[in-house]
Amino acid sequence: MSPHAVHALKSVAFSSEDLFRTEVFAGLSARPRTLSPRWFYDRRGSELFEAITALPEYYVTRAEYNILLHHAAEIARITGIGRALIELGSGSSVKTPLLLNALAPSAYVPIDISGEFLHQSAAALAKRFPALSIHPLIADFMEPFALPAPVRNLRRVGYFAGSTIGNMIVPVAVEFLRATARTLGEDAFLLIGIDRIKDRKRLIAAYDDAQGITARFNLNLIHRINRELQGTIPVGAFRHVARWNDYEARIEMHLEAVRDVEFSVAGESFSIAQGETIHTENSLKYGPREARTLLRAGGWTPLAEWTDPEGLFALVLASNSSPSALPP
Ligand code: AVI
Repeated sequence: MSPHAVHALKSVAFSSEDLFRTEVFAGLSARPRTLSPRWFYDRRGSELFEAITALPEYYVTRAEYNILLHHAAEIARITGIGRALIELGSGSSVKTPLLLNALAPSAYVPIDISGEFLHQSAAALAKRFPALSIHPLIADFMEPFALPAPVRNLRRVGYFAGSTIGNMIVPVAVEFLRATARTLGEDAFLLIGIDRIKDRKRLIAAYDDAQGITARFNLNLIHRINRELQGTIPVGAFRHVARWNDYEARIEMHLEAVRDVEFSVAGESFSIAQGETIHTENSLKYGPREARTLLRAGGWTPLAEWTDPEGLFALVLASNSSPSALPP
């Protein structure tokens, strides 16, 4: 999955380049300085993210795969088979087949803002599941969108993989969950990946790996600004920083200036002092109860949850129709 859509800005009136320039100007001028993580995912950024998912320190993808491997049948027992599977994200060649096999959906709708990724992964899944009716949809799932006509009369189960919900601050996550409950319609299920709070060292290692892939992923944002917005930012003047913010229960990624630096972006001048940072990503982590509270605030009733043996990551199955959770 390419987790592009983690924002709440209206994008309809702007071209993507205008929006990028507007956001970069606003973010570099703000205090503290910020850039939205959605700009990570140009082609290179998406490749680096794929590499992150295979890192020994990045437990998220492996944990989720293992949960699906062991519990997909149980998930299907609760949801029933034959619903339409709506994946918020372009689908993973490794995880999605486990769900497709178990849920035997009557249709599969992967949704992503990046048409390139979406069509590649949909084509790969079509080869493996030739009888499955697949309807890829290019859309920003943070904005209202209509499901394709062939699935309008089917009951649905949504899948929001990884821990992309963690890249949204809480009010945005709640808004997203509510919008998803409306889009999936009556009597729907949502299977959602939620990363757990854990040992600080383990968390920091996952976002500051020994091979420096996450550092390259973060610094790639500067390369992208230089390339697409005629920037003159010296990449060597910044270093990747991952820190655990315990109060907010989140990993923060920053780009820290290692010296005073002056540069321009699309003709606009900026100066950043040594030690100042540009905040590029939040990755919120949840305890089991906080995760359930978040889902309830978003209009979903948690029904069941599974974790990997170490309890690092959870997949939660929720319903938008049940008035209360089933007893454990
Ligand atoms: C996409 N998202 C769930 C990843 C995360 O874990 O927050 C993005 C990421 N950033 C650095 N490593 C991975």
